[in-house]
Amino acid sequence: MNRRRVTLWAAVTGVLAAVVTLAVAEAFAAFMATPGSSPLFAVGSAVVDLVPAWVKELVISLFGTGDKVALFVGLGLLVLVLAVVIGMLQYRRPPTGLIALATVGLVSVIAVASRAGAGPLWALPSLAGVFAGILVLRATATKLRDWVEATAPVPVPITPGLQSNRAATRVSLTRRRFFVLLGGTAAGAVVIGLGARALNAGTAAVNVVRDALVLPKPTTAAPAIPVAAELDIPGISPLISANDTFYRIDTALQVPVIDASTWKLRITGMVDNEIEIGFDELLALPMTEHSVTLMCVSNEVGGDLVGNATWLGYPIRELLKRAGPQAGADMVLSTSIDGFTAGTPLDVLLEDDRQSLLAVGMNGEPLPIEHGFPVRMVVPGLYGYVSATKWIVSLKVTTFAADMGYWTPRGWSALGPVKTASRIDVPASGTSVSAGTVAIAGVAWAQHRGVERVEVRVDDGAWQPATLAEAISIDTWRQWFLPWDAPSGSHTIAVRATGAPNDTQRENRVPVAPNGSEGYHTVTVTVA
Ligand SMILES: Nc1nc2c(c(=O)[nH]1)N[C@H]1C(S)=C(S)[C@@H](COP(=O)(O)O)O[C@H]1N2
Ligand SMILES: [Mo]
Repeated sequence: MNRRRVTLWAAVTGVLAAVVTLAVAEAFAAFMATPGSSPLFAVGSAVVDLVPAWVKELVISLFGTGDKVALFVGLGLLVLVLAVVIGMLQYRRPPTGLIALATVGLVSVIAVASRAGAGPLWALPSLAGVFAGILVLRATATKLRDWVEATAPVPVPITPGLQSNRAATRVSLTRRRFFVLLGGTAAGAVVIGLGARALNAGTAAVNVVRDALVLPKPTTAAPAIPVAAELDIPGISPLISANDTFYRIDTALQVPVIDASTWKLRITGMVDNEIEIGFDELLALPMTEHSVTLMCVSNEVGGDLVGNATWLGYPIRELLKRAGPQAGADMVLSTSIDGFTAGTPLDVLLEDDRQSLLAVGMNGEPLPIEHGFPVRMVVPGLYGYVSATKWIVSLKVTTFAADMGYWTPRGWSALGPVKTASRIDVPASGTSVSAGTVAIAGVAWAQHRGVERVEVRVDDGAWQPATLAEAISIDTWRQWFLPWDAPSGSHTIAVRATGAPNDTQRENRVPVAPNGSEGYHTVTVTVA
């Protein structure tokens, strides 16, 4: 057999061993009902935690909310390359392939152990997977070697006819053995993999609970949204963002699946009384409904990591008051079940006229799983990374000196008040419009201060005041528009907003890190 074909089949044995390793590991993780112990997710999450902030920004700016898909495609390619190399190593220089595979297993065990909430048993899926992979790799490499040796020319043919007959039989026998092993193992891996998927029905179960959940009526309902708050302009961002298209940003590769009936929130730290509250108890409290525009600090100028929803929840200040924060405390560290944390100023959460909520509802529905089911935080006026903890399980009253939220040691500011910003939705950049009256329109926000003014500039012209739609409240974005008598040619349109009090956006571009982008959003359009 020629060398290239041998190399190809050696690579296939490596890939098969990798598939078996992952299938067995996933099956163990699913069976143990500890999704966090899955090697693929653990390694992926470790990558997310370890890569420098600029890489993460680059990935988010390149792929936006497709960042996780990009990560998994990258991981998949990495696994493929490793598998091919391991297969070739084991064939050419046994047992180096087995050693390499065991090393990958060790890395996976370390990654799993570094996950929030990891227990000693969490190493099991990686170990079982690698063990199965090693067995498969050794067996397939041996069978491949038998086959290749059988095809080698026989040095001294004594009785030519008989010898070549025997040799031919041996070739077909060894070939068959190799392929039976390959096919059988592949089929087994598929069955195990599908089984793991079926076992992983936890998500499905939570969906059933979520679908059956009837949210309580708010005691303090959100005021009816004024009709004049929503403009009828094609292409403008809807005033309320739909749940299924609401932007999603988090470090969770696998959405945490929480059983609401066992969910608890603990309030600990510098408090007079520690509090523990379950989901039913929370739902029984008087609920407040409030619209808030949520915003990611990673949003580029003109970006879409911002959305507006009507949240239903219980005011955090009420729970904090019940716990009784002690003197000297200035921060509340909220923790998600997956280990994510956010540090929010205590005084902000205690403000009487700021609706900081432990939210259970989003636009009239229970929180979608990806947006924090069963409970998350929403704080008007702060970027999500310092306030909007999803899948929340604890609030620790503490100090900025003693504790840090997830993103702070990774190059982001400890404090994250939202900056005044505005975006042109229509006309979209790079499009062409016909000459005549064109609506320039979009949204502007300055959460918890309110938008005072929006102005538009075409080319080098003067700033012209846009018409603002009515506000829902100071905590939400406002739609705006300006009719423009568009002359033909290419034009650049810029927008700037002024948040109260008198805080006009600046032209100078500032990157998203460490505390939010700045600069005017501009679009270029051709008028025909
Ligand atoms: N558990 C958890 N909560 C989290 C995050 C996270 O990574 N994990 N990311 C925060 C960030 S950076 C933002 S911008 C908001 C986004 O909320 P959304 O996905 O519901 O839009 O969630 C916040 N809450
Ligand atoms: Mo964010």
